[in-house]
Amino acid sequence: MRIDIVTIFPEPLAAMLEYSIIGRARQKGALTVELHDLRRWTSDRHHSVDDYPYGGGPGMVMKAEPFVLAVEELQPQSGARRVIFPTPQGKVLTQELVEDLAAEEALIILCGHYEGVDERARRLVVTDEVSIGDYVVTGGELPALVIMDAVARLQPEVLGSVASADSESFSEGLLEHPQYTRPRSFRGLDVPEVLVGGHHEEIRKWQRRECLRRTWQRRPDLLRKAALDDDDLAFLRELEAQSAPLDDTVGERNWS
Ligand code: JFB
Repeated sequence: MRIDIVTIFPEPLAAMLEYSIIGRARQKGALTVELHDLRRWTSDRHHSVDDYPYGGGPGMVMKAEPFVLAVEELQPQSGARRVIFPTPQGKVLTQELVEDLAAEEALIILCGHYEGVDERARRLVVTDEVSIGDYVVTGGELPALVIMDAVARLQPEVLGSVASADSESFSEGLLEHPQYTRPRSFRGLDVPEVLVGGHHEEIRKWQRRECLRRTWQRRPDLLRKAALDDDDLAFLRELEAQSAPLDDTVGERNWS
């Protein structure tokens, strides 16, 4: 997969791309990332990418033309069918949307800044407005990294991606069960007995129930969409009946 990113900060972004799964996906040849300085598509003396908003108001608005010229040059090169614009007004990124984007041969991501981008750039070249969540960051670069990271780890060439992504809770619609590693006892807290017994069927059952318990406690909204069998539903009814308290609260200590 090829991803072209258009940004006014290509250098800091290049540095960040060396790390994480994105760097590994690139090493494996599963991902090509091309960074482009938006100012390349400016023609005035000062290489302006922003200007005052029509109608007044605070801050600056990014000009439409540099983004439109960038897409008109890059799209025929990469063959990208989708041009992503990170914005707080976009469709909220979910694993479903990540899977959809990961299936593309190429993507173009346009990073905005300031108060936003001239509406006509969106109208003319953007196909997907995406938000990484309901909070505000200062520009499109961190959202672009989040989108790339999520997409990169689904590339088939990235080792273990198929096996692990498949068994992961979000593709099943549930939160993950708790995990433990050595030592067996730490500060008086023991690894659950069932996990050290080697009884694989029992372990699988325990893990499934812990997925359900966690999801029920923390994200009951996810249960509506999850694929649940009769055993799952029976266990959830048990939880409801006990109306169990939040018994896995983070931290044992009272810090006050
Ligand atoms: C993305 C951005 C700004 C308008 C613009 C460009 N979930 C998210 N929160 N914030 C952004 C985002 C995503 N995706 C985001 C691109 C830009 C924010 N800004 C700053 C702040 C408020 N309103 C400029």
